[in-house]
Amino acid sequence: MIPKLETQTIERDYAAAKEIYAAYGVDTDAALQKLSRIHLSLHCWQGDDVGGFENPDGELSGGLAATGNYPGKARTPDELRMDLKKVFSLIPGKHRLSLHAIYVDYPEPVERNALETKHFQRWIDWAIQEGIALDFNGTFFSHPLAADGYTLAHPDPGIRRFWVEHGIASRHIAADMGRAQGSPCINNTWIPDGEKDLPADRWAPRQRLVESLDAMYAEELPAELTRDAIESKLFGIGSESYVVGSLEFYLSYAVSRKKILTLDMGHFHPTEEVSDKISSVLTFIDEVLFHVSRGVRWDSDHVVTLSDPVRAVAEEAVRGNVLDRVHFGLDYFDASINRIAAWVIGARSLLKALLIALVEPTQLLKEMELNGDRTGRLALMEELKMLPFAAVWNRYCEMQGVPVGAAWLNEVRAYERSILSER
Ligand code: RNT
Ligand code: ZN
Repeated sequence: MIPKLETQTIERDYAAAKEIYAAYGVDTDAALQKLSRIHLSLHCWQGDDVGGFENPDGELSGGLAATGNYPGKARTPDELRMDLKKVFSLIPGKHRLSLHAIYVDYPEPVERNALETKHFQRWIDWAIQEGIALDFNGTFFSHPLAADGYTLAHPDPGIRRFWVEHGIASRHIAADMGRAQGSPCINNTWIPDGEKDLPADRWAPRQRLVESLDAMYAEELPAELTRDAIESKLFGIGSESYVVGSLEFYLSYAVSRKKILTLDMGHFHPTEEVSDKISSVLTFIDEVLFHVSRGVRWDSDHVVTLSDPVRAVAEEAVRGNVLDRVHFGLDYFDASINRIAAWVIGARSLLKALLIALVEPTQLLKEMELNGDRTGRLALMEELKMLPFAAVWNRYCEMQGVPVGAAWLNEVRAYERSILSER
């Protein structure tokens, strides 16, 4: 058993931390207020290794791979919802759920281009009951018509049409979710289209993708119900030489068509700083959606940790004062550890990164910079890494009624014993 901290200890440590931060001009109470207004979008697909419920024998495709066979994965929508309820109870604050179209919950099979809101009604009812807002993703992989690696950019007009129809169906479902929950449902689109080996024609697929996207987005839907996001990628398994939807492609599309750009942290060269892209792209587009992920050597979708790249993303969003223009979604799938724990670790790590950014004396750093004091800037940045943000975090968890420190693990272990091991 992980020992629990006494409330008294939490309060005492918080009071001390608050004083230390106040000396730097930082109001920790205000920071916690701000943190409580950030709603992460948890990805439903960590719960079952991106399997979904469309087809029990469906194979994961599009170059995505979940490795591991940890017991207890969710086999039905009810099991997934039960797992998610546990997960939400262990993460401080109010958060959202991002659904993929293959998580359809309906007694009869439905083709992807015929999906309607009613096929997700159980999710919608559950979300409203739990007070959780939903986001959505069309699923352009794990399907026979995506088997040769192309969807919206496919050379066959019939196959392209099928995927355009799926995209349109997804937008309508997202709009209905937005209406039901009173908060816009972000509808993200990622497609696997690309080439394993050197293509002779890099132009035609991109031309087709523009046409497909324009057809998909032809109908204007109210921004208070849903927003469209498009997700770029550098390369994938099976698309090592060419990805139709590259960053430059989607960034240009987002600027010209006023769409949200999705930046997945696993979709760039490992030496690139994804955080650096925020100030560049938000100069020209209104909003970005982050797929916070952790690539290990490649887009491996490891569980998010409190890493420097994640901290840098949080810092940029806070320093740039753009928390209302950056949406934080999670995107990883690890089948080798307890899946509930995987969700909790990733979500809590991202929230910790946001908290650390929110208690940074940014003003002080910016002043030093303006005065040309680069020595002071570096010295202070290093010392700030040792400030007692853990005490502030613990207090936040206590306030939000979720386990403090590693004590959440006790609950995951109990859930594993009583529920997961019976599956
Ligand atoms: C794939 C993209 C995409 C998927 C999910 C399941 O590389 O990151 O976001 O991971 O849609
Ligand atoms: Zn992603």
